Amino acid sequence: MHAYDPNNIFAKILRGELPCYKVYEDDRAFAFLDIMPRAPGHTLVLPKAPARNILDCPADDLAHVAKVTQKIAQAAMKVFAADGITVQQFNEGAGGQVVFHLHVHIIPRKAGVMMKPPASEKEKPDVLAELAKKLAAAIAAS
Ligand code: DGP
Repeated sequence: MHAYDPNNIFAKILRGELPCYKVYEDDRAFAFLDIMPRAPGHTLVLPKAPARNILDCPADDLAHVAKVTQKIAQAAMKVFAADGITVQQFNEGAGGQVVFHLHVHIIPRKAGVMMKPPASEKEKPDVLAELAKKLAAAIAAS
């Protein structure tokens, strides 16, 4: 396995060098919308500490990411009137990983509606901004 690359795109977002549509932050985790959502509200949760994926992430950071994943999934069910949530997480290229800072996908689902293919279409900035605002408010109120 390769070493962690501090210049990966999510590391730049975590350092504030690139913008994102933030929905949640605490001392150990950060969450923002996927700009190529597989469904509206598709969110990514990351540990703040450098980790390529679950294979090198300290267990406590991984456990915290799981707690935040649950919190966001619960809020997303309400705010997007979802019928379910798909949680995905990929490790290394062979496992489907494209960006090499550990992240968990939270994808709100409507019954009978297929997800778009991975990274197929960039969502409009105003749509992402509105969804992020709604989700962030629901998480803060939870
Ligand atoms: P994966 O590493 O396979 O779990 O997929 C990476 C995801 O990250 C994919 O759904 C698209 C998304 N993505 C790629 N570049 C950016 C970006 O610059 N900003 C955001 N918010 N998402 C990105």
